[in-house]
Amino acid sequence: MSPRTVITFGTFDVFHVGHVRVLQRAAELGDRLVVGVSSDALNFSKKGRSPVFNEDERIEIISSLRVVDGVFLEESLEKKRDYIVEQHADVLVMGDDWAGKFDWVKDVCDVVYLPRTPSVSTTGLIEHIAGLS
Ligand code: C2G
Repeated sequence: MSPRTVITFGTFDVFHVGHVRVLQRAAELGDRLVVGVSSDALNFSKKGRSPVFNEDERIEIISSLRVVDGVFLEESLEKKRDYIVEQHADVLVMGDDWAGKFDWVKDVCDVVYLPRTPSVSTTGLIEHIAGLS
């Protein structure tokens, strides 16, 4: 049988334990894990601010992880199905903050939403470091 490829997407800015855990749990669902890292422009369009770490730095961080086998740049949410097909992915994994949002790719792969790690977020960390919380 061919290896089961898992794909996931994210900005992974100010990398933290919630990111580690979702990637580890995603990797456990297959034989190889590929990660689409959101471009700086996509992040800006979604969140209205530039990431702390730019896309090259975030790709370097994600590429260095033992559980990650491949990394590419995600430039558009609408291209999700194309990325899945290009990467020969069998299952899409996302945190449950995205629950239901990517069900439209179920014609090309399985879709699994994993519970987020509570009490940690990039926004919360930025506010904490800035002394706002
Ligand atoms: N995550 C998590 N627990 C947290 C924080 C994040 O499990 N406490 C998960 C998210 O659910 C997501 C992944 O970590 O699956 C990356 O989170 P973000 O960097 O916030 O990703 P986002 O900007 O939502 O980009 O195509 C979709 C986007 O690229 C997702």
